[in-house]
Amino acid sequence: MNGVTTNLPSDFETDLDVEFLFPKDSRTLWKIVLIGNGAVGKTSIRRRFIGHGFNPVYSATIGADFSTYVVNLGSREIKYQIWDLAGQPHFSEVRQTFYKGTNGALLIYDITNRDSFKNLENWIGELWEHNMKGPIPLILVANKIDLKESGLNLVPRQYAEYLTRKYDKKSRENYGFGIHLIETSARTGENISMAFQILSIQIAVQQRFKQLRMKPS
Ligand code: G3D
Ligand code: MG
Repeated sequence: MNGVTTNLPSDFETDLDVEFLFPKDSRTLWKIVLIGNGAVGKTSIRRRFIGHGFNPVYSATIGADFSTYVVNLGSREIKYQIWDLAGQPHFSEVRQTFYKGTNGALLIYDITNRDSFKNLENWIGELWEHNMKGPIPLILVANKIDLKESGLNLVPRQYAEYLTRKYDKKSRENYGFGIHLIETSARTGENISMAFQILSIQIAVQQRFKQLRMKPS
């Protein structure tokens, strides 16, 4: 990793090109939202990612919790502010506040709950409409893969792959970032930090893409 020391979880280490993605000594604050139907595992995923430093702040006004988490990449610092909805009864009234300023999202469904899968496109529409910046990176997260062998009726993986390809193509062509599918388990911890890692790369790529496009040639 370019000789840069990090405090990332071990499966967060990759060939991430820190030099290219983050200007030296940069400080970054990213707002990440975790969205998806109730009970898909949003809070569990946030708790897993943040681990023992988990320190929730509840905002009763918008019915959402957030936690902050700092990752150091050498002289670069990424501060995450991670939001998830606590309940959704009056969500329509607060969605503007919830989404505003978001840099990226984990869009989560539960592989044992078909309704949570069917609703994904509505969530994408919401996110892209209400964050005030238009299309922003998101990762499709198929959660509860520890239940794969449970005998429960599962959402076929090909459905999720099909949906991912559709949005991936559209967003690569138009917005400069890709859309990935990742299978996770908040119960076992599998791939949780990987999901944040992939999202972070896509956010950084989109930001660089915008900066490079704005530079006079
Ligand atoms: P939400 O924040 O999206 O509403 P929660 O979802 O994080 O509250 O999770 C809802 C329920 O699903 C919880 O069960 C939680 O333990 C469970 N859950 C979350 N992620 C996983 C996972 O990866 N695997 C399994 N098997 N269960 C998961 P309870 O029973 O506490 O309500
Ligand atoms: Mg929750």
